[in-house]
Amino acid sequence: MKNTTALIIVDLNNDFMPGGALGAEGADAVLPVINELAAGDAYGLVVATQDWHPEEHVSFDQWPPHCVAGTPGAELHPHLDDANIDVIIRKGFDAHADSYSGFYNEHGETNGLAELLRARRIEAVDIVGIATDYCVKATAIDAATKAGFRTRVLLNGCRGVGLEPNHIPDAIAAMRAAGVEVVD
Ligand code: VGL
Ligand code: ZN
Repeated sequence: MKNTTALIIVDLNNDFMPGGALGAEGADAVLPVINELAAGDAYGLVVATQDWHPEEHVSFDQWPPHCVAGTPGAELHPHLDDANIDVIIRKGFDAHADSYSGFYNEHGETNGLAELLRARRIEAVDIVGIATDYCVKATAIDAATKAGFRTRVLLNGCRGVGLEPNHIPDAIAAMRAAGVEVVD
C-alpha cells in the first residue's frame, strides 16, 4: 500500500542558517535529522519549501533583505540531501504578498502545495524546518485547517527565531490550538 504521509521541509535556505542574513541560532543542527527522515521509508512524498523573494519585497519592511531570488542566500543549504526531495515549492515570490505559509500567501493565493499533496493522495503531513515561530507555524496551521491534512510538527527537526522568550512556546500553543500534533 502506498504511504499516504508526506514530509514537508520548511525553508532550509542558507539565509536562515547561522551566518545568513536572517540566521536562526543552531538551525544547521536540523540538517542531519531531516536528511535521515527524508531517507527513510516513512514518507510517500518529500516536499521542501524555499523562501524566494524579489529584490524588493513587502517582508523587507519587517526583516532584513533575505532569500533574494538567484542569490546564494536563497539556495537551500548544501548539506540538505536533495536526492530524497521529490518537489521544491517556492513561496514569497510576489513582491506585494508575504507568504510565511508554504500553502497560501497572505492574500490567500495558493503556492500549489495543497493541490500537489491531494493529487498524490496524501492524507497526513509531518512538518520540520525553520522557523518554528514563523514559517513552520504558518505552514502547520494552514495544513491542519485550510488545507485539511492530519498534521504533525516534529520539533527535533525545527529551530525557531525566538525574538522574545515567549515566541516559540506561544507558536507551539497556537499550532496545538489549531489541531496540530506537536511532537517533542
Ligand atoms: C521566514 C521570516 C521571513 C521563515 C521567512 O522561513 O520563517 N521568516 N521569511
Ligand atoms: Zn522571507
